[in-house]
Amino acid sequence: MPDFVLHCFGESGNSYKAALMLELCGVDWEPKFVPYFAGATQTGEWRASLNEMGEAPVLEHDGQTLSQSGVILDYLAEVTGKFGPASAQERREILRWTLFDNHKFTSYYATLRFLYGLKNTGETELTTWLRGRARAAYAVVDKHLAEDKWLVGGRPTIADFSLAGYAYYTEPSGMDRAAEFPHWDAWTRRLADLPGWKGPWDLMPVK
Ligand SMILES: N[C@@H](CCC(=O)N[C@@H](CS)C(=O)NCC(=O)O)C(=O)O
Repeated sequence: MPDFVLHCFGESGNSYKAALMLELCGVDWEPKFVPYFAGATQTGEWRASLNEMGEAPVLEHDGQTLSQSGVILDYLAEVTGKFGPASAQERREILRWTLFDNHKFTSYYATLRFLYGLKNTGETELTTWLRGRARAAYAVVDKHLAEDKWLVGGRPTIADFSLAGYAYYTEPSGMDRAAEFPHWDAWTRRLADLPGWKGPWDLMPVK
């Protein structure tokens, strides 16, 4: 039995945030496939035993069950001593970017990618709106990364891993992220140069 078990699936960028952290920390971990597209997270069993919110990822460690990628990242930084804050001010900065990520940066882009890139809805009023919101969030991050190599503290932290959840998926979204947001693009390459980095498809199982 590995020390850490991550309930996840390959298409899930929210899961990738945690998978990347586990891998970069070099801990003993194993992914456990979630049949998300068969409705696994919507079952009463999933909600009762793993996550009442009906979402992946879920991390199991040391008798604890944790959900919300931001909480999982914070927990892993605490127990491994890696990629976490070095001061109270940094802790707040990491929290600030993680909340922005969950509310806007990941959520608008991931929903757009789910509809447009995975469900192939074509262009709809909703995808147009989501793309506008995603672009606005990417512009904020791109501007920050024009001045700083990393989101917080001049070094890679869990804030970077949170915002990197959907960076390496290539399904169409109607956005050319590398061209539109060159500082974001350079940051994705800096992250990919970290020792031990792997992309989502190399860390998490698919159907
Ligand atoms: N804020 C959550 C979002 C998790 C999330 O939305 N996960 C998706 C899979 S990538 C999910 O399980 N969605 C189920 C649903 O929204 O019903 C996190 O960061 O963990």
